[in-house]
Formats: sequence, C-alpha cells, structure tokens
Amino acid sequence: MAATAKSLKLFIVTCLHLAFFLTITFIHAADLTWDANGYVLYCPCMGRFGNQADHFLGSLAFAKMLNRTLAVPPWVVYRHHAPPFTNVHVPYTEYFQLEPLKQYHRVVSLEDFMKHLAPKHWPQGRRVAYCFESAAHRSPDKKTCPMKDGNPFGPFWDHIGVDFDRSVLFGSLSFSSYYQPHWKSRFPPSEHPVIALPGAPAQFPVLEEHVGLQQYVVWSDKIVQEGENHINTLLTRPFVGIHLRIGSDWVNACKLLQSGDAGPHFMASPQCVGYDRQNALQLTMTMCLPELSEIQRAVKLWVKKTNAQSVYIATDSETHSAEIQKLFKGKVKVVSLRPDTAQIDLYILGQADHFIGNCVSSFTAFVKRERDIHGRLSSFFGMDFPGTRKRKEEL
Ligand code: GFB
Repeated sequence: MAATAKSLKLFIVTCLHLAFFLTITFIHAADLTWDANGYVLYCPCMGRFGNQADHFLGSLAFAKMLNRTLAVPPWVVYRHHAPPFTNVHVPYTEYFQLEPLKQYHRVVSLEDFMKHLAPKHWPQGRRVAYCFESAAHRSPDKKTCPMKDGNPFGPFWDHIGVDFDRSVLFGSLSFSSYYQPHWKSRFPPSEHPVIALPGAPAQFPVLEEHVGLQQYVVWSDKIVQEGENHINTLLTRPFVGIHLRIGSDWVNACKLLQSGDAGPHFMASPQCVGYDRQNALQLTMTMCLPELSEIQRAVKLWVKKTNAQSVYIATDSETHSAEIQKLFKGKVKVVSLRPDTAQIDLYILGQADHFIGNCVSSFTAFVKRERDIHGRLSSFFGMDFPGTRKRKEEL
C-alpha cells in the first residue's frame, strides 16, 4: 500500500516537472515570432573576448539603426592550449543575460534563431551571405563571400549548422550611422530578411557614442554568484583590482608602438588617450607594457589612496604577486585565481574599489566601461588620473 502511494507521488511529481518544462519551452518558443523588419547575423570572428565585446556593442547599435533584430552570437573562445584544443562557442547567456539587452533593442540568441525561426523562415536554400566586394574579390570566382574560409569563420558557421547558398556583395557602404538610409534602401527586409555577415558590422575599438551600451551587458546569475563567492572568501574590502596584460603576444603588439608603427590610437587606447585623434594624449610604452617598477608604483599609490586591505591580480601571464606582496610587508593580502577564468577576472575587476588597467587592452576596456557606468574609479598603468588633461583644457 505504502509502495503504491510512493509510486503515485513520484508519478505526480514527474508529471508536474514535465508540465513545468513544457510550459517554459512553449512560452519561450511562442515568444519567438518572426520579425518582419528582418535580422542581422554576424560571426564574432575578430580577436578574443575584449575585441568581441567591443564589436558586440557596435553590432547592437547597427541592428538598432536598421531596425532589425540582432541575432546575438555565441562568444568564440580559443581553447587551443587546453582541452578541447579547439574553438569553443559559448552562448551569450552563459556569461550575460539576454533580457537587459531588450531594453535597448530587439534581440534573439543565435541559437534560438536557428532552432525556432530559421527552419521556417531562413531554410537551407535561402541562406544569403552579405559582404564587401573587396572581401569577395579574394574568392576564386571573385563573387562569393568568404563566409567559411579558415578559422574561426568555418567552425563558427558549422557550429550553428549554416551553409550559404549565394552571396550579395556591396561597396560604397560602411556601418556608420551616415549610411543608415543607404542600407535601408539597398536592403529592404521584404527582399533581404536576413543579413548574414562574415564579421561584426562594427568598428574596433568601439565608437565613443556606443560605449554607454555597456549598461545593457549584464552578467549572468552564474557569473555573479561565482564572482561574489571569490570576493567574499578571498578578498577584504576595500580592494584594488589590477589587470596585467604582459604576455608574449602583448609584448609583440607593444613593439609596434616602440618602433613608431603605431600612433596614439592603438587598439583600445582611445579609452585613455581620448577618442578625438587631433587632441589625443601621448601613448607611452609604459601605458602599453608597464615594467614591474611601474606596476609596483601604481599599486602602492592606489592601495594607499584607497586604504586597500587587499589586491586582486588578473593577468594573462605571471602574477608578480610575490613582488607586489613585498611592497606591503604582509599588511595587504594579494590574491589571484589559479586556474583563472577570463570572465571571473573581469567580474572581480569590475567590482574592485579601485581598478588599474592597461590602456591599450580591450580586456581592460570592458572593465573600464562597466565601472564607468556604476561610477567606480579606474586608472591605467602610466596614467593615474585619466581625463585630467582634457578637463584642464576644457576649463
Ligand atoms: O580580451 P582580449 O581581446 O583583449 O584578448 P586585448 C586577450 C585575451 O587574453 C582575453 C586573455 O580574452 C583572455 O582570454 N587575458 C588577458 C586574460 N588578460 C587576462 C586576464 O587578466 N585574465 C584572464 N583570465 N585572461 C587583443 C586580442 O587582446 O590583443 C587580439 O583580442 C590580439 O587577438 C591583440 O591578440 C594583440 O585587447 O588585450
């Protein structure tokens, strides 16, 4: 008798779970109605996380400018030095929430677009690639967009299960707002419902006018939980967060600055030298690749200024934690996570009481934008008070 009651209870619980799951799935799918204004799809095929994030903001603005829904792509993570030794495509929602983006503009995850909308509205046979004529000129027939040529292009579209049926080429257009009417008249959604591009319809670094879109990029609950857990267990507030971008690829990149092949606008540097090319501040080698003495100087300065009890080091290479620890004779706790995760480092840096970043790095730029939105102070190695000179000029 007791066994029957137990089985019945189990059966009811299973049914309830199933009903809940089906309801959620149904509500979610029903939410996905086809947008007659069309869609923008793109491959985040340039650079790593920081570069992709810059491009994402510009692409969001581009989709809004054309009044098309943005199919939010997964992040391309290059895991070539650790398992699975290949590119990994991480859904946007793994790191961030999709909902806050909708306060700015209509979005759908690329995964949902492919699962719920593409089978009916963008089926195989009607998949058109769009690219600049100059890009197609590299193809053997000079008329085909190189959508799947090489890595990460091929693996990206293969991951979402897309082959392209034909190409539409364009010239004399750019992604800037000046060309909005041109895009609209050239590609009306009735004839061009889905504009799929080989790269982001955006500039790098992100344009100044799009920096504020960072407010819609809100961490997922999972990242917040993990990040907060580390902060609560490892760090004592106030704490200073620092980003050391000093690995071998960065050393090579900064050599371009040393050799004079790069001006003040070099990668993400507008974030600290200013966006206006004519009035840009000088970009020094110390700002690109700070030496240990500069790292120590800046950390000491900000620990003192903020009365910090701990320092969090995020790095692409060595932590220099012993050298930093030495500065404070054991009175300040110095922490870094090993093994590290880029997004957890970004989250913790975003939450620090003061942040010292690398002016040229888009990884730093992500943190700086987020902090600016929340009114948190940041500085850069080689630049303790960003914006000061500009303010003086304005006075
Ligand atoms: O983010 P990202 O585009 O910034 O690329 P840059 C740097 C990548 O290095 C990050 C890792 O996405 C991370 O995978 N990385 C850098 C870090 N700093 C840290 C850190 O503090 N913690 C952790 N966990 N990971 C550009 C690249 O990098 O630099 C380009 O996107 C190119 O592909 C160029 O390599 C030279 O703007 O700094």
